[in-house]
Amino acid sequence: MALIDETRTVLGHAARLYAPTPVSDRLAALVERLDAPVTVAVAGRVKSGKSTLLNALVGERLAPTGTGECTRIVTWYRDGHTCRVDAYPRGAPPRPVGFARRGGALSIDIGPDPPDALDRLVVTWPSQALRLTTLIDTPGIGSLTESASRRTWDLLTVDDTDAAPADAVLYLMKHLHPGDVEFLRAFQDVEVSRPSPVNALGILSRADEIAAGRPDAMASARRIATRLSRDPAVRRVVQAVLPVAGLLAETAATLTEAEVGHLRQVAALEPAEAEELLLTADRFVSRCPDLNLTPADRLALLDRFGLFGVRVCVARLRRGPAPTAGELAGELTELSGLGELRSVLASLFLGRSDVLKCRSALIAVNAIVRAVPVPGGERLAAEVEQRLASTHAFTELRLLAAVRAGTIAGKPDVVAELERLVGGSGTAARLRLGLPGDSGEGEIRRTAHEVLSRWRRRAENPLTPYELSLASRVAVRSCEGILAALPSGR
Ligand SMILES: Nc1nc2c(ncn2[C@@H]2O[C@H](COP(=O)(O)OP(=O)(O)OP(=O)(O)O)[C@@H](O)[C@H]2O)c(=O)[nH]1
Ligand SMILES: [Mg+2]
Repeated sequence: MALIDETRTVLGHAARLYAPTPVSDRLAALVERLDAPVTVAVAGRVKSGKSTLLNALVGERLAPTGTGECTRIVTWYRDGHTCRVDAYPRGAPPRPVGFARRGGALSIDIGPDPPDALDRLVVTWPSQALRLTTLIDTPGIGSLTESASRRTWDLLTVDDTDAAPADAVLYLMKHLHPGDVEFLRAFQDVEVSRPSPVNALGILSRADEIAAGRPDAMASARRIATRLSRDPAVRRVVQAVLPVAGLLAETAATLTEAEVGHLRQVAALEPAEAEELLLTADRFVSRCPDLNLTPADRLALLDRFGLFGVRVCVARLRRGPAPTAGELAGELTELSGLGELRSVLASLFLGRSDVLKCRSALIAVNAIVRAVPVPGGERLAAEVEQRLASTHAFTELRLLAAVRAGTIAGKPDVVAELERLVGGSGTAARLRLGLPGDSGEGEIRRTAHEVLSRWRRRAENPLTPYELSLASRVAVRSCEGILAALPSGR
């Protein structure tokens, strides 16, 4: 039986045990989530650029950025046929709330309720991006109000009050802060693994501001992110760290001809004059009265592009041939790191979305059984434990976490191959086998057989250290899985 059907069966058992109790609705919501897209929460410290990055991923300015009360409310963004926003007050049924588009950005009117009275907002919006992933924007950790921080915490951790954590999380860090690693460690669940970097990705955010927005800012950010990705303390809690300039990506996705027109005016200045003007944000707003842009126009450009973005665009517009707005947007997206983030998200999270969804559903059932004991609950808990322990996809996740935590000793190339085989770079057969993207079925089959025999020998060799031999058996099963999934014959 497929993992998702097995999980549905477990949820069915739970629903029968708990019907009719206040827990029933929570269980029904878990069943619904199995059929919905994987949920990815965007978390991190205050003003780390969470909402801006979420907008870049959706390609529209839906999440409020900067200030405002809505930044303090956990907000779900999900795909749907019509646009609507619902508020979920604590302890009361949900109700629709008003919203409008202002200057391209969505503005939500939550009505008379203070933000603290709301558990969450749910924005339903027709969107190609949201069809694959439901995104959750969260208040910053270390928010001005303790309760806003608390809500993010509740969403990411499994405790007695909240039984449906996000399936995966993007954790934004402007600079790595000791509290960041502590925070990440705390939300890792104990049922599948501790710590578990399998469902968390680190983002070095606002990457354009690194190196004070100099032309090589993104290259510097990439170097820092690579260094962080190799740091054992960081690897223990996130899969990898990627540099992303969310503002550039958001602006690229929503770029207007008027904005390109304004940038062209700056690009038309004498090079020395433009360079002088773009030295600081203050100069850009106040100097060079000949430039036919009001201070408000200039502030708007800074707001949308940042100083680095304005510099990059001006330099690009000066280099001929002049790009169209669409071409400029494409180049900015590429530079922002969003393209790479999308492909990593696809291979690491979307590629195993069923596994991640089932994992969070089973963990949630476990939390419910612990928090609300009922007759027969122990048998259900044992069933959940048994599935978490015996399902190969979860064993791979556990092994991945162990490899990342450095607990599997072995030659670096052997450990790296092990990590890849169990899905550390993505779950597609080619990625597991380290083959190029254009490899055909024959090559995949041949390589999988070779790799399988090598790992079988390693598993059976009495000289292989104990941990590695256990891990080798998991790798053998992963290879068998690759072969079993190939069309038979030929
Ligand atoms: N230069 C630059 N500025 C950014 C970037 N991302 C966000 N910002 C700016 O940083 C400020 C905060 O951005 P938000 O996206 O609201 O950050 P947040 O983490 O959602 O903030 P809170 O929800 O209030 O914690 C805004 O003024 C953004 O324009 C970026 O990649 N580069
Ligand atoms: Mg925000």
